[in-house]
Amino acid sequence: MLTQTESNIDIENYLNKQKSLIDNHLKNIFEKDNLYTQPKELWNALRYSLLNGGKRIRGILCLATNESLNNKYIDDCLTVACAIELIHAMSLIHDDLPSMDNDDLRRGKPSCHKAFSESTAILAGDAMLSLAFYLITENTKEISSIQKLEIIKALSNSFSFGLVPGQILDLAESGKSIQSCDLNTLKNISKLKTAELIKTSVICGGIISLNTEDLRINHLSAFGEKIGIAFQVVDDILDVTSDTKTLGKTSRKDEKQKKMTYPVLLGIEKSKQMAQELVTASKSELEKIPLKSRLLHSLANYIINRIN
Ligand code: GRG
Repeated sequence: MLTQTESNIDIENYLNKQKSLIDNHLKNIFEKDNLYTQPKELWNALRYSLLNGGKRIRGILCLATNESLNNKYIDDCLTVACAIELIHAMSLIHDDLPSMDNDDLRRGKPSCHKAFSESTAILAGDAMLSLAFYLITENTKEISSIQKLEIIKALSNSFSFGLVPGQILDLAESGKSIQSCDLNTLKNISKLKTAELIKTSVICGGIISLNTEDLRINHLSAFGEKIGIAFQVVDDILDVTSDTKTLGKTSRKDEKQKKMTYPVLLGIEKSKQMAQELVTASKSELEKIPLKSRLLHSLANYIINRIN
């Protein structure tokens, strides 16, 4: 009989443990391997933006999904989680560029183009994106070639049809009058720009644990998409309610850039309610598949309770 509840799980401890695992693995690759030495400017910029904190929530979701299913190929799963964090860190570097969101601060430090140069930031991001695929093909030992291809397909799909179009739409909406904003447009942008990579992180954990055609992956995907949108709703709320030090990035930035956000459109309370509803709906997807624990349920709770 399953007596475990979400509150039985010490999620803070789990997050810290998994974050250390990912951080140490990334350090082992990028600080020790002498592939990453010359030109110094490039690899220093990569290390600066990759090994500088970050909650590692996407990598953790990949690990936790595998752990909740068959917990297979754990070392390879860690490599894939690190590849996902490379892609995420790359997207943050490009997002901070003057031609994009133009932010001087990231993870509590000057953003990559401020600490290095704009061209180095662009190129470090380019290297990170390609290195993610290199790691998946070269540094995994046990998963099959089909699994590698399915993971690469899922990730490349998430940039081409998710993050990049989402960013284009987001930039196009910035500065438009509030009257022209609607909830469907905002949800679509969040789904593409933010939820796609979160969803794909869950899917990658599923591909490692299950047969790639397993229908359970569809429910995991729906779970990932819902918590991914909730993640962006909370991001928008925190932008208004938190401070720069806690966030590690400039607070109230959305307001300064006249961005369409959930709090602008719905107010804080309704935005919180929407995030809660998304998390509740995400858990319903999990109820449709047998899982070893309530870990993913707890991670869904964390998405809305986080403070940064
Ligand atoms: C991936 C090819 C490719 C292109 C990227 C720039 C761009 C295209 C997309 C922007 C995507 C983006 C930055 C979305 C915002 C998502 C978001 C809320 C990020 C903050 O994530 P956290 O809080 O950050 O997990 P940490 O620092 O904890 O890792």
